[in-house]
Formats: sequence, C-alpha cells, structure tokens
Amino acid sequence: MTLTIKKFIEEFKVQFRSMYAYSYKEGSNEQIYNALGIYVKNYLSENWKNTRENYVENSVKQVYYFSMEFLPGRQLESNAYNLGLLDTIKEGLEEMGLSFHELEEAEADPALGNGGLGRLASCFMDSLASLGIPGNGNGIRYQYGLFKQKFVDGYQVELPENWLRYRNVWETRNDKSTCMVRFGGNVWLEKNHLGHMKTKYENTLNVLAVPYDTPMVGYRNDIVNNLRLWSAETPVEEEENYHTLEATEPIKEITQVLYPDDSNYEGRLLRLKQEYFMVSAGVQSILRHYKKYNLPRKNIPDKVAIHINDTHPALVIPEMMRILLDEEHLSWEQAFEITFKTCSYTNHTILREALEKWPVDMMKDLLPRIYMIIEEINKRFVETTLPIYGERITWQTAILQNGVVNMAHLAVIGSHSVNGVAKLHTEILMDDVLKDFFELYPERFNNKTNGITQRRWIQLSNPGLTDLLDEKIGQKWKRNPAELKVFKGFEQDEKTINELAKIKLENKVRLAEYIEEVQGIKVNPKAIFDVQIKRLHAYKRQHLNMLHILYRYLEIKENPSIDYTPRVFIFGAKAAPSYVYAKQIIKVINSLAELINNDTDIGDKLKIVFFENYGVSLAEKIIPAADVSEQISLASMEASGTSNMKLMANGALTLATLDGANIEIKDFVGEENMFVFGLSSNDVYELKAANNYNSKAIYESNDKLRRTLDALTNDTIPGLNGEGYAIFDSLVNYNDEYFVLKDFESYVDAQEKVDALYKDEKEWTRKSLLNIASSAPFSADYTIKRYSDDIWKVKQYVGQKNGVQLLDE
Ligand code: Z16
Repeated sequence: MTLTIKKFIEEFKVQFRSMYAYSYKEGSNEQIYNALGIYVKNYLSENWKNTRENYVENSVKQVYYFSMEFLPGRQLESNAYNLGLLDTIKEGLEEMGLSFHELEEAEADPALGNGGLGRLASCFMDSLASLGIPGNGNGIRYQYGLFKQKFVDGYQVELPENWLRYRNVWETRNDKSTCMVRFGGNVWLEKNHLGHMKTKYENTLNVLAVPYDTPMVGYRNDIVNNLRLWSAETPVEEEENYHTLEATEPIKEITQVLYPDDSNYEGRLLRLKQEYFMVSAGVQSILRHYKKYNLPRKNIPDKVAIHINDTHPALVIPEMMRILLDEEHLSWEQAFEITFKTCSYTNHTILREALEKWPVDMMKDLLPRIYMIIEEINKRFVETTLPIYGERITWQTAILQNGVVNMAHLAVIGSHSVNGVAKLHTEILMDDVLKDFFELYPERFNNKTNGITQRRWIQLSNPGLTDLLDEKIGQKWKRNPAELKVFKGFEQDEKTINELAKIKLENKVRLAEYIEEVQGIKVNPKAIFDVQIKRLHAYKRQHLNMLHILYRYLEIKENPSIDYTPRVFIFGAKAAPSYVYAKQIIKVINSLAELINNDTDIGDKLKIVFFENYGVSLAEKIIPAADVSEQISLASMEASGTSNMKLMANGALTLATLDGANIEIKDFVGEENMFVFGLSSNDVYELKAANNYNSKAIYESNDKLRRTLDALTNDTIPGLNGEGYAIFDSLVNYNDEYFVLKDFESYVDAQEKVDALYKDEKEWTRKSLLNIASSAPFSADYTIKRYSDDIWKVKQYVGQKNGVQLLDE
C-alpha cells in the first residue's frame, strides 16, 4: 500500500479543500502545514488504533512514563519519516510549487519542557515506539510552553509561548476518557452498613481532567504508541455553580503554564496542584484501562509499569494506594505490594536546591487524603527500619522531616527500582546523596545511562552525514545503531575523510547563513564552530567559557599577531526568569559579543553568537555544524548531559570535564580523541572536604586570570550595569562556589590544544569520524532496552514487521 506522488497530491488537495473551502494555492503556510499534518495523522490513524487494540488483545504489559515535561520537537518531518512518507511528500509538494522546509517552519515547536529531562522523555517515546515496546507517555498539556526568550540590550526578556495559537494538528481530544481530580476540602473515614471503611469528602474542588492524545510513531514498524497530556477544565455538571468566567480561573490555571525551572525546585502551591493533577488523572486512567484485561488486582504489576521521571510525579505512589484502598478496598499490605512492584523512579540531579520538599501544611490542605496515606507509609517505614538500622539512618531516610514531605524519600521507599542517568551520577547517588538508602535497599539501585534518538539527531537533522554513512557502511545502522562502529574502518581513508570534512563545512555554511539572517552577524564558516547549548546555570559554567573568550580578546588586543585559529563561540541558553545570576551571565556574554563582534582589530579571529530562544528546532540546526562540544560543568554536578551525546554523534570533538556521561564518552572514543580538563569528581569532593579553597588567592597569584577578571569591572566591556561586578564578586569575594577559577588554567590549556589540532584538518576530521563511529552506545534505543529488560519487564511486542532490531548490542 505504498503512497505514490500522484495519489498524495490528489488526496492532499482534497484534504486542504475540506478544511478551508478554497484551493491550497490561496492558503497561508500555517494552513497548508495544518492540512499536511492532518493528512499524515489520518494516514497513521489505523496503525494507532491497531497498536492499541493489539496490546489489549494480547494482554501485553505496558509501561507508562510519567513526566511533568516532554519536548517532542516538531513532528511533521519525523512522523512522515518514520512512516516512510517523507520523500513522497517532499516531491509531491515540490510538484505543487511548495517547499517542505518552508512549510515546516510553520509548525510550532511544543516547548513543554525545560531542558534535558523533557527532551530525554521525548527521545524515550521515539525509541519505545521504534522498538515496538508498549510504552506510553503521561504528562500535562500546558497551554503555554516554556517562555519565548528575547534579548533587549543584551538582557533576557521572557514572552509567552502560545504554541496552540494555530491549533495543534497532532493531538486528539479524548472526551471519552476524562477523569475527576479532587483537591482540598475535608476528608474522613466512616464505616458503612457492611462494616467497610468508606472515605467521605466534603467541600472539595473538583477538576475535570481531559486527555489529549498524540501519536508516537515507530520507525517503519506500523507501531504507534500514545502520549497522553492532560488539560484541566470545569466539570460539566458543576458549570452552573460557577457564575462567572473568573470563578473558573483556579481550575484553568492548573494547566496554563509550565514552571520555567530546570534542576531547581519551585515550592509554589500551583506547582503541587499540577503534579497531583497529572498523577491522579494518569493513575485513574491506567487502572480503568487495566480492567479491560479482566485480571485480578494483584496482577497489576504483571501488566503495568509506572515510571516516575524525577520526583515531580512521585505522588503516583500515594495516589495508587488511595485508589487501591478507598475504591478497590484492598488491605494496606496488598495495596502497598502492588504499588511498590508497579513503580520505579529515576533521579536526575544531585543539586540540593532541586530536591523537592513540600511543606506538610501545604500538602495537608491541598491533598488531605494523600497526606494521610503518606503519613501511614512513613509510619510503617519507621516502624520496620528503626529496630534494624537504628535512629540515625531511620530519621535520615524518613519521608516526613522537619515539617516537610521529602519527595525523593517517598519515591525511593515506594519504588522497586531507583536509577541514576550516568555511571558517575549513580555512584554519587549510592555514596553520597542517597547513601543511607543504599544501605537499606542496595538491590533497588541501578544505572541507566541516558541516550538520544539517532533518528531525529542524525538521520533528520544531518542528511549529509546520513548519506555518507549509508554509502560507506550500508543502511543497517538505522535499525541497529551498533553498526555505526563499522565507520571506524574508514579512519585512514583519505577520500572518506575529505567527504566528511566537506559535509561539516556545508553544514557550517548553512548555519552561517542562518546566523546572518537571524542574528545579523557575519561569521567565517572556516572558523572553528565552538558550541555550548544547554540551560544557563552556574554549575554548567557558561561563565568559564565567557572568561576564556575575554582572556583571548585581551591577548589579541595586546598582541594582534598572536596565532589563534579563528573561532565562533556559539551559545544557546535560557535562564529561569527568577535566576538573577544566570541572567547576569547572559548579559555579560551579550555585551562581550557586542564589543568583540564590532572590533575591527579582531576580525574573524573571534566571534560570539548567542542565539535567542534556544530549543529543539534550533538545536537541530546548530548541532550538525558544530566542531567543538563544550561540556564544562564542575565535575560531579551534571547528572548526565545529553547535548554531549548529540554533538558527538554529529562529529564534534568534546571539550570536557570528567562529569556525567562525558566520562563514558571518553571510555568509548578514547581520551586522545577529545579534550579533557579540570578537576575530577574526586578532586571536587576532596577540595570541598578540606574546606580551604581560596579563590581570591588564585585571583591574586595568576596574572592572566587577574587581568581577565579585572576586565569585568574596569569598563573594558561597554553597556554593563553592574553585571560584571556581580560575577567578579561571586568568583573572587564569595569564594567561587563552582571552582571556576580553579579550573581556568587547565581550561585555557585545553582550548589551545583545540587550536593546534584544528590546524591539521585531516587529523581533526579523523578524530571527528571516530567520534561519530563511537557514538552508538548513546542510542536511546539501548537505554530503553535496558529500562525495559531490567526495570519495567516489558517486552518488544511481536507481530509487527521491521522496526528497530538491536541485532547485537
Ligand atoms: C533537568 O532537565 C535535569 C535534571 C533535573 O533534576 C531537572 C531537570 Cl528539568 C537534567 C540534568 O541536569 C541533566 O544532567 C540530564 O542529562 C537530564 O536531566 C536528563 O537526565
């Protein structure tokens, strides 16, 4: 049933006319894009239905990935590609005088996440479907995504991201599967006439949860899984109680906007409402669906796995208990066993300020029944732990501590599996952050290093590289990423090296054009494209990058003939709106860019491009053009990182501290094929333990560093309003929490090695080739296979054809 170009054109014209009642020739890009999206969605709807029905008919176990964030990116191209329609559609559009890539720009990029955690969730959705694993996403349909970032005089300004403005063609509102979520009020237990305990409620706020389902399309395997995002509405039967539109605000606001904090905990009541809303609706709908399997309740864990992505959805545990106790009337012991066997939890950060701790009073008021259950879980935990492990461990690990609910503790106690997201990160969880739990439950702990989908991050975003790989190593790598290592065989092949260098240059030319178009900066495509793309956070140390640029600038000014290889420093980063320090760093980088980019003494030697509004779509443009991947967090702080993996897979050389997954990158590609610098995680722990770090002494003793830091405060950089002072102060006078000054020298040395190597184009490209060929272990397909085998116990669904095979890992 292959689609011909002719048939596509005919059907598309009908589709457009039926939606807009005029010819596509008169349509706007948004309208044509919408018609195209609906066309593709119709095309996949049968597979979507069949997949759902087959799962139920065969009583397969399904996993539900609960996440407050998803960052799917644009879906037209990837859906068409996974369905095998992309070329037909492109050619058909061309015949109609339309350009696919222009239309694609009309698609909103749903920014329903902050950064790594949300993008990981979406890579996982892609891998689940492509492997044919029964896996669904569960999250929130935020009406406004993460803010749109603009720079005004170099300062970050946040604008609302109204991604639903021109409608969202991928979603299906599913009014048949709504749920009711209750907040607040009074709760008590009462014996009914049969002697059963019944839970009674009064004065609750009832919120209708409406699911919007989005197809998650597998790679050429006829599998379409589901992403279910919930939206809050006034219950129909209660509408008349709300006499004004205004009175419904407290309901609508629950799913209005995403909290813009990455690795940071925002203890607002509304956020807690969002978390419970998503969790309650998700668990209710799963348990309702389970009834279709006609099995006893004790078998739930054989058919259902629920994954808790960071602690944000950890209320799954008491919510599942509530339903099993209050609605299914199971005993506490039965309910807890089922819950525990069903749930698993991933930790994504060791940052103290990111660990969720909800005030008991807030929880009690908003979720009285849930709080009662948490108290009981805590009580029973303490009763069993105390006699065996004693006071210290018991109180350190309790859920209720000093008037707060410790969500990580709840997640660990209620889950059969706890994992970190890179080897080092999992070790740190076991030896430090969750050390006491590791003593209680060593068998629960395991590592699952993150991964990325090579379909979006190589095949779609880097067609040049994809064609080269196909030509050299055949097509098998697309279904079996391990095949990428065959590319290593070409490291000495001059022809391949030249072709690879040419592809990179073409990608850079394209990015250079885009930079000129959107940022108005002319850059030389032959310069080194040095990329740091990630959320702005002090621990990620964009300011270390900035200090090095400033240092270079001063060197060139002093000695114009100095032999630096021309370099374009590219940044993409949003700061949380309330994160003052992060915003100061943005301002300083932007002002420095203004200075350097307009200094005729500098010319091509140094350019800074700070893209506005970094997100998935921009990443797809930047990554294929990168030469250097900056992964410079203070060792031990970055749980994993995932831009490191995407950049490596596209042939960038990694410049990194031994942090997060950078360590595994080094293990696979070899230290000689990257640039490692700085303190190790152990060094950092020792330095902190010694408690004698003195950043001011470093400042005073290192001339180059002092000159660089002084340039932050002596009017070298025009346009600053104290931001340079703020950074100087934090580094010199407030003892430099993230050891920027300590790592500075070593970073500068590593940067000089980058320059030196780049002069040898052949050698550079050979290393680039080895990076691509060594990137296979970071395929999300493998990560998902490991979650499925070790944690979820879900199997690849057989009965579909093709798909991603994972022949030999
Ligand atoms: C997030 O993006 C991450 C951690 C976290 O606790 C909250 C959010 Cl929103 C990131 C980590 O910082 C990063 O190292 C990791 O690669 C990513 O999650 C995916 O695991």
